[in-house]
Amino acid sequence: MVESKHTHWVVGLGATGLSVVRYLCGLGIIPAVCDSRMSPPGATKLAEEFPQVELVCGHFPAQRLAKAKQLIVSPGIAVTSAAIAAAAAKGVEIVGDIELFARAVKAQDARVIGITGSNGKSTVTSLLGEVLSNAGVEAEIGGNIGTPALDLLAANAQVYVLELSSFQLETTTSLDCTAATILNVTEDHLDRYPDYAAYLAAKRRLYQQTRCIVANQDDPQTWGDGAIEEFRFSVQQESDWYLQQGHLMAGGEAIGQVNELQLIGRHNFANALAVLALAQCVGVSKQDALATIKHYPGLAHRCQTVATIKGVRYVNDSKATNVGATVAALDGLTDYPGNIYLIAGGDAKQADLTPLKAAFQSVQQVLAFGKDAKLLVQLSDNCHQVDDLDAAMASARQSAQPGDLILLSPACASLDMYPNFMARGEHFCQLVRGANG
Ligand code: UMA
Ligand code: ADP
Repeated sequence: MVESKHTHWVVGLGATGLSVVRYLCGLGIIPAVCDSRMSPPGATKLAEEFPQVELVCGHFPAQRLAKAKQLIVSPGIAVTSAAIAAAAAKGVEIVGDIELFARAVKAQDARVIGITGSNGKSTVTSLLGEVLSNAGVEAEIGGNIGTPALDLLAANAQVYVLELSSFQLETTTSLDCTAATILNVTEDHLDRYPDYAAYLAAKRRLYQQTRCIVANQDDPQTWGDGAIEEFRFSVQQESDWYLQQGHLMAGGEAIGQVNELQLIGRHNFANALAVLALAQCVGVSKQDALATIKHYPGLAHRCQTVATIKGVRYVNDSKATNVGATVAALDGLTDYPGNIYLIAGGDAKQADLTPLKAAFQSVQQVLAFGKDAKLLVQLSDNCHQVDDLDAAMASARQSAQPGDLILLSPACASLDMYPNFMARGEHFCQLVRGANG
């Protein structure tokens, strides 16, 4: 007989798993935890803060999981993993941390805004958070952007702004968002999904859990089915919120100019329009929202100018971990007067890289490094393989003349060579500082 005293199992012990343990223990439920890694990142904290909680490392105890009432699965683990699928087949409830958040937040008099999409989620989430706070709304931001959603609940906020990944949406059914958006959808995470349709379907689950949709007019995959209220934004055509000859337009009226923003690039103008639309859904006026949007400097590692040294501009876009983000970065630079040297590569996550082919034509040279460098080199004659970021930087710097630009926008995840995209971006910044000597 397999012992099964635990009704709740927390599967995965990263930031999410720890937040779930904290939440359940606060309710008086003592869960057990498992992680397929031998030394999960949360192990020390768990032992210090919750010594009463059992931790199983190195595997998922399938037989014990199948006897639980509920598994709370972290986003980094596929629910199709054998042990989880087997438990589900036995009738065990499979949820994620966002689902627990969705159920718990119903007890508060709060509104929730859900933000997903392949790119722009963190920018829109953090900017909307600032817009709401500056407008006097008690707002908390979290989810995929960093702070696990359950850790926000204690704040008793008026509005929770959640960045939601497709992984988190797979295990969520009960959100009741005041407004939600899918900003755009391009290929990503195909190492985790059987195909693109499955990835898109995970994102679209959000629209079954909202009272109002904010969709991207320029990307039909983000549109609702007409069943609920919907507003749209566009950088290409007239819409509810749109861009026209450098003006931000709302219902046909110019409300500001993009050259008043610190954010640069058309993709960021789309993000600004999405924020305006979402802010309006929770009662913040366009004038108030715009006052904050104008001064928002953007997040680190997203098309961020690090320095201009000896006339060469260095831009860190390390967060470009998929093809769509790099295409957006290069689209935003089509009018750049000098030559562009692009540094790209890493783990392409089985994505189709062909959209980069046309984008590479607008740059002088691409220096490719990392696991999938060879795939990039096959795309274009101006793409050359180098050993690592140091070598890419040395090569780009040797060629760049005053007025040129060196852009790190990898189109790939960093995990083959770095702990995360931040470490990759910081390495780039360090190398830039070295160029000052
Ligand atoms: N892992 C195992 N075995 C386990 C548990 C995890 O191998 O038993 C591995 C996973 O494959 C993954 C890593 O550990 O590579 C982290 O997984 P996790 O679910 O424990 O991650 P958390 O630390 O809880 O962080 C997660 C999000 N990470 C992922 O979805 C992979 C964080 O988003 C998020 O900030 C955090 O919850 C709080 O909500 C990061 C991310 O990379 C930034 N997200 C992806 C993205 O943006 O592209 C979706
Ligand atoms: P996410 O949280 O979805 O990863 P970020 O705001 O962190 O989004 O930006 C990730 C990458 O995508 C960066 O390289 C950024 O320049 C780019 N990006 C931001 N907004 C958009 C957008 N609306 N469309 C395409 N790319 C974008």
